[in-house]
Amino acid sequence: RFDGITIFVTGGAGFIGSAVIRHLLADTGARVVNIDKLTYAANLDSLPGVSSHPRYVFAQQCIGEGAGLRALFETYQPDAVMNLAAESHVDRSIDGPAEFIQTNVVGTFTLLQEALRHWRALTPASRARFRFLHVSTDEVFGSLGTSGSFSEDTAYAPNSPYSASKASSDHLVRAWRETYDLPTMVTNCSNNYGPYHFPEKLIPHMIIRGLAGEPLPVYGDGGNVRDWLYVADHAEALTLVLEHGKVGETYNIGARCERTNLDVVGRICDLLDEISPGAPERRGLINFVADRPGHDLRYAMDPGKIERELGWRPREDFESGLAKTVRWFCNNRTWWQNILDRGYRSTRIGLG
Ligand code: NAD
Ligand code: TDX
Repeated sequence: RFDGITIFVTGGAGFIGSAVIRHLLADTGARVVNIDKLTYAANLDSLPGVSSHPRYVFAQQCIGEGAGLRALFETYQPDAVMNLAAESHVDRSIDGPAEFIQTNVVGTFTLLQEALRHWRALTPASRARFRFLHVSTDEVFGSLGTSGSFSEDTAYAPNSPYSASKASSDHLVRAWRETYDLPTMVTNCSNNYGPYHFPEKLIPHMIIRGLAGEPLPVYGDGGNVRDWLYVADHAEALTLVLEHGKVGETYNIGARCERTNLDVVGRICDLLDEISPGAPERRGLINFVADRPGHDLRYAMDPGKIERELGWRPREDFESGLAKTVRWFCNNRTWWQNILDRGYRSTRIGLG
């Protein structure tokens, strides 16, 4: 699988990008070039033992900076690009959208331009093989009511600065295919969780605060629904799409695993009580706080297309995946303590 192939993974020091790189190095023969600007969300500790791997190269590089990208394309002559570099946290996008427009929109545009320049210079055989896989989110579809799910044909209706910037990037990728024939594909995935998840996101935030016996801030009434996928299952789905996906297509990825935020936080409390007992019971720490502005009520992905056409199935169910994740955070305190010590800023006022 992918023997002799070079793949650019942008955002490879982030949560999902690092899972993709660990997966590509372990399960394929690809050479991986990790292109990452190393923002606050990056962590090379999420790639333990990888820096010395013979098929791994790291380049500190912003996807919005064309000259540096061009040099990397010329040096490494990639057969594929997987674009995961992004500003990814909805709350931060509400407090400061500029960086989201810069990286998610202008950065994707710049990367497309350099990929196109590279692709046009390839031999016809290499050009036919080249792929640009853009990794996106279910949030571009906006919010569902209490029933139904998102399909690949659902109209875009993004509600946050983050999702609007991701929707813009998806449209750019589509246009580069339609207008310039660049062989692109887009995936839209539901909420990921698992090891190496950055502490500002719901699940790690609650585990870390629960371990410390601190209040657990649930936005609104906790009734908002997210559709959860274990990150290693996402990494395998992306690898399958790169390998067998059809150029010009989009694929929805998800595990049909809807949970209210309150259910998720309650389950984390129970798991922490089992794994790391401390009185009083953690459910007592749940604290309802002001809602996120424009908070999407519910996301649910229909993954029927990727299941039917590529034979993808998630391996992890939510119960076992969440238990594994809670255990991982309990056993890898140094990984997240280093991030806390660097002083990452939680943007929601009063949430610490
Ligand atoms: P993350 O915030 O954990 O990691 C993002 C990585 O991108 C970081 O390493 C960061 O340094 C890098 N980066 C940011 N700006 C950059 C720039 N200008 N140039 C180069 N590198 C830059 O994000 P994540 O959760 O791993 O998400 C990865 C991708 O998957 C994003 O595109 C996100 O929209 C998408 N996605 C995420 C989820 C989820 O639940 N986390 C779900 C669906 C889709
Ligand atoms: O402290 C919190 N309390 C709370 O109630 C936090 C951090 C979140 N929440 C709620 C908001 C959401 O309904 O939990 C839910 C999940 O929040 P996040 O972890 O911030 O994720 P979300 O906003 O759903 O977006 C995530 O999934 C889709 C990723 O961050 C995106 O990058 C991805 O595209």
